[in-house]
Amino acid sequence: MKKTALITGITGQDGAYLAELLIKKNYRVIGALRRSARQDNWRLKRLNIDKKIIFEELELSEENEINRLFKKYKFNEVYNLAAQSFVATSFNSPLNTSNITGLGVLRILEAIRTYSPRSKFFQASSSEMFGQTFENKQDEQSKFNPQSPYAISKLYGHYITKNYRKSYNLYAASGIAFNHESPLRGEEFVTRKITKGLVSIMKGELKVLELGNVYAKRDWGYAKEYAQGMWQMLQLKKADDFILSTGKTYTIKNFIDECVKYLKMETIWIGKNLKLRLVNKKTKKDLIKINKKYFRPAEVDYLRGDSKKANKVLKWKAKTDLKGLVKLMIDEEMKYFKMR
Ligand code: G4F
Repeated sequence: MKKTALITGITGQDGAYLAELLIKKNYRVIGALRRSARQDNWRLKRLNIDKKIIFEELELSEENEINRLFKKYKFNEVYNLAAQSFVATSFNSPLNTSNITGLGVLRILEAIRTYSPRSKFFQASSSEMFGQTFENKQDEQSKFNPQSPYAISKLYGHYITKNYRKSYNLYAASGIAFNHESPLRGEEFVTRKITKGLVSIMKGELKVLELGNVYAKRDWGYAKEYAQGMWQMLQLKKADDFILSTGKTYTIKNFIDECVKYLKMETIWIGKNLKLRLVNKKTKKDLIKINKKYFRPAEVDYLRGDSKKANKVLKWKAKTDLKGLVKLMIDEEMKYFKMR
């Protein structure tokens, strides 16, 4: 029998990769999207799966719309990937972020409890919940210390998922994913902003790229592999929480260095902190500058995940390293640059 899965946030990076995987596995995929996201399915088109998904409009702020969907379909699996997911925006829209990223999780869990208690539920939790970290590596037991309305909302979603698992015996799993990037990443996130920015500079379409705090460290993996881990979490007998990460951490500056190397650009860093600049070695023209406006009111300085548990129980391991990720992202950036 064909399984039916609901993916909220289907037009996002993770939604697209997960949908691709489930379609390959012969699932019927119901993709929930916000009314405003209707036009925004370039990722699904790029993966050539936009015609293979049944789309349903859904606002996570509307309990009735969620309930309607659960009355219409019998879902074997429900993946909640929808969120206001940009950390910087959450400082300007804390109420909306809390309503969608936090309370949205509860609305889905309530619908599952009421209409479909046998559906398996996946919550996309985030390494942002660790915030200002205490340990060298963060695992499922590490202390949370969130630093933004986004991270606090994700923490609510994480705890309510655990609570519904325990209180109502639902199959509710939570995947604490560290940063995961790809050519399908939104341009507002730093990795894609850098790959797109540097390629645009090389092609003469942009003079200078402006960034915020390039000294922050992140554990960056390849999003397609993380979608695989999400699916694996719902194939166990018992629901649990798992970290998805590479175990390596790099500064944004390191990421830029890797890009510049791959693009064979002759550059050099000059100055430090707010005065830091990446310049063309020959012409001495600025290529990257720091702009205070991209700094956040509270920053997460260091993230590095420990996926021992996922490795042992799920047999999941991140395969793509930073160099591989940079290659993947820049190659596709170049390809679509040529096609414009
Ligand atoms: O790429 P970012 O915006 O990702 P961030 O904040 O780490 O969050 C991402 O990963 C989380 C998982 O840990 C997800 F939950 C979340 O939804 C999202 O996908 O920023 C990464 C770092 C930050 O320290 C930021 O301050 O890059 C720094 N940064 C420096 N300049 C910049 C910029 N970030 C952005 N977006 N733009 C800049 O110009």
